[in-house]
Amino acid sequence: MPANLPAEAKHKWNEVTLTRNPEERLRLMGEFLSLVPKHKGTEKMRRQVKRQMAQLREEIERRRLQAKRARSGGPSYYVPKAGAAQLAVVGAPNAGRSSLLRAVTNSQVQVAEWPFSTTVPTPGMLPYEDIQFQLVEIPPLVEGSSEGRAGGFMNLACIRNADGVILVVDASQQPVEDFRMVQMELENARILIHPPGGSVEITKRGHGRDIQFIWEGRLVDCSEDDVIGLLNSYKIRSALVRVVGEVTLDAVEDAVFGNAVYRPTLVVASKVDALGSEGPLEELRRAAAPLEVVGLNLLEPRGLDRLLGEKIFNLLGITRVYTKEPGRKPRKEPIVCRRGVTVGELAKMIHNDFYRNFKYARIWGPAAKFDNEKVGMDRELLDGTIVQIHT
Ligand SMILES: Nc1nc2c(ncn2[C@@H]2O[C@H](COP(=O)(O)OP(=O)(O)OP(=O)(O)O)[C@@H](O)[C@H]2O)c(=O)[nH]1
Ligand SMILES: [Mg+2]
Repeated sequence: MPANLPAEAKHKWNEVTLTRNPEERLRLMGEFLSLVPKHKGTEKMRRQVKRQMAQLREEIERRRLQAKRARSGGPSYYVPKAGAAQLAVVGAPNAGRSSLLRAVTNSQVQVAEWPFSTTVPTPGMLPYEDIQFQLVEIPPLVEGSSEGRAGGFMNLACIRNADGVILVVDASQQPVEDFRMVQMELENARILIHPPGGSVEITKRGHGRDIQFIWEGRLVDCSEDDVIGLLNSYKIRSALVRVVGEVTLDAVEDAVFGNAVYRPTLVVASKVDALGSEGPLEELRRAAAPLEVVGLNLLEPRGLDRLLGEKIFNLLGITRVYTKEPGRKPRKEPIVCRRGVTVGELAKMIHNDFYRNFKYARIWGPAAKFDNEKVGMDRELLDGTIVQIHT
């Protein structure tokens, strides 16, 4: 249902988006809300704006604390990325997240019989073949995390920042309820664990006077002009709009108020050794489908690192490419890409000059029809391919 906001409310929202100062932004959001009529069509958006306001309040508080901590030299809450990808290990209290980190990474995080023993995001590295994944245990999610309960905003911000999610549920205690609770909190924070049918990303630009589209899908119930008209009504006149999959006008308006992100997710059911039957696991599989559910006994860590490494590798579509200079052996360290990466994209990843001055490439291994094959920018690469770029 469209929001049909009055013009003054749309103008106010434009003011909000132009304001960087959090205190000022918070004040303007309050004014915006007072201009929004209360009916069914605006309900979702009002909820979203209120959540953003609560988040801002927390951010203001956190900045104050961090400034204080920085003065005293304390650590920050966020974990900087390392390795081939960062995975947030999330779940309800006592689910077994720390045990998972202990079993497959070098982390010495504390495992405890009581809930809430992990209070800050805690990293560990999981080696897999010639790369490493960074697992970050996030303090527990609870009902209301997305409204800020139990440090929810900060924890959810850390999850949003990761490349993927490992969702741990205790298979021996109401696994389906816990799974649904976590999924709901993530969804409320606009972190999707199922690939969305369609999505819109709006990137505003400071310059230019037009709306440009990147098409990786199509509009289903409106035209390009409708989208431009809607964005203009929010005073968005210069922006890049990426349309992925099937997208409605409603979804475009939704994106004006905050973008949803999709994070590939693997479900780990812990404590399967404490189960009397396969029943709970099967129920969980049904509830989580099409996500993969792996049942594990985390107290028996032998072989788990290899198993989990492989699952993460496939989940993220990791594609390792090895560069080679003429007359030399290929590099030992891979460049980590995603499934479907092309020679052109790889060139851009290495250096813009490689992309701009690209003539051709030679490839060996999985993506090559024969060794030393000469290819152009459009050739897709596969895991294990050796590439030599000529400029
Ligand atoms: N039997 C069994 N017990 C497990 C398993 N995994 C974890 N546990 C136990 O479950 C309890 C909680 O484990 P943790 O790994 O600390 O759980 P957590 O999710 O990190 O919990 P908090 O951070 O405290 O919220 C501990 O007593 C673990 O020994 C498992 O696979 N089997
Ligand atoms: Mg823990």
